[in-house]
Amino acid sequence: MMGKNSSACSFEEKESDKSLSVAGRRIGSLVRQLAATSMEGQADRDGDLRFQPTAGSAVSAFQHLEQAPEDPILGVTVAYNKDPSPVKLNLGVGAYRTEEGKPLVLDVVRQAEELLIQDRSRYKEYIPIAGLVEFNKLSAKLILGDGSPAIGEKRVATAQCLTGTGSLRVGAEFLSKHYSQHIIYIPVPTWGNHPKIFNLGGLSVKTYRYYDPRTSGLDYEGMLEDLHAAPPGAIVLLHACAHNPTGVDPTQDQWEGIRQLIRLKGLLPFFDSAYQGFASGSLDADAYSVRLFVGDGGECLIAQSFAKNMGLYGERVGALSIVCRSATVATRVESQLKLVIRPMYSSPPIHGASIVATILSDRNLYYNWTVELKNMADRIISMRHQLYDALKARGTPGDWSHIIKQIGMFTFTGLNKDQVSFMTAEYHIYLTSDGRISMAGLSSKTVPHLADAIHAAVLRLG
Ligand code: KET
Repeated sequence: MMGKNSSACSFEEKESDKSLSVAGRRIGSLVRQLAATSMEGQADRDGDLRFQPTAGSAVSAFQHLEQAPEDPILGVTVAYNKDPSPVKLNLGVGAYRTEEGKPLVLDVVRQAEELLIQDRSRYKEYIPIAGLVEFNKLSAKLILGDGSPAIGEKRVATAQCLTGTGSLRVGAEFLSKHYSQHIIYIPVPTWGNHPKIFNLGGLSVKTYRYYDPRTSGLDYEGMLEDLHAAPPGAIVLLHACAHNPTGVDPTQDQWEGIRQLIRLKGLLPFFDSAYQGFASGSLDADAYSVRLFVGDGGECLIAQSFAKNMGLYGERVGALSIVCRSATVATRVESQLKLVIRPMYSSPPIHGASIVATILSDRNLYYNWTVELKNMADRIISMRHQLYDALKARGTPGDWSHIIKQIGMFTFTGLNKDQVSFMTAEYHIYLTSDGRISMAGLSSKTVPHLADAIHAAVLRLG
């Protein structure tokens, strides 16, 4: 038996030796052929292919790439981090800082995390494609209001997404697959990521007038004219509150006018709600526009972010809600949202959504959150007054009243690109080149430095 087996084995070995050497000869000849016909025509003496980019040799498969520019907003932080100056100030990205200039983790977030850690029944299993059911319910309730009929009638499909950005992107891909009209109107100006998200999500981007630099206010007429001229069914991106970058929101009467026109023309509103609670300090007041539209029984999409109002920036937690005409449609919409999400990132992360669900479902934590949120909003409002007073005190030319009139995290100063570059070069103050200042990054200690910089920039380059 042994002998038989061993001889069979050696026969197989010989056979495989033979086929190996045939294969070897074939590869050898292929290599020689390739070497002879290659553009560079160089294989070294050992037969290594120098011209093969993926072989880890001189020429990279990505050789042709140009250096991409930094992101216009997040790139400001990159530049700030490289500056060794002790007086440097980052007023670029919209991220809250304390009076001491430090990032803030809310007390309620710390408390919720303690509760989560202590609960040994919690696992790190995959969560459903559309996210945590409890989180979705609570998020929809937060934006639509406690007794919202749309929620009561189960007309809202909600999916936990990777914060505001991810919710917008999932919404865009859903619309490009399932909605009859692929044109989306966005305001001028708007958050710089909007056109990129919607283009990549398969929509075609057009703009409507929004900000009037002459009045530093809303171009209401222009906005209505442009929306009136939009093709039927077009999607309209609306900032739910605290418009970024202008800090200019429509009044309640203007919202009603916008709603009537949008409904009359059968346009589809898509709300970006990244700052609920940050505009006025009240979660309900900041949801006014969304609730106005949902209250008329019509359909809309809402992208919600918990980055700013819970300070959960890096946890990437948010939600996309689609308010539908009926419960049956909402169920189907949710099933289709899952088909968008599954091949994109499969399912969302568990930790941030668990924090949010813990806070929103606990009466005490929820109350404490509203107090902390109001403190953040109030500190930003106080920064507006301090900056305005400081410019007045210096006699800086110009009308700076928009600093105290604007709403939310940002002041759209009206400073131009050159003035911004001057402030960065001479005062180490970092802001986006459109002159937007993140008021949340300012403190009583840094206001004079900023006011000096603005004053000098206006006098020098006014
Ligand atoms: N919408 C708006 C209007 C917005 O300003 C931001 C972020 C987002 C959505 C998305 O945030 P997310 O973290 O995905 O929930 N804006 C600030 C940060 C950034 O640019 O990413 C900013 O404008 O500074």
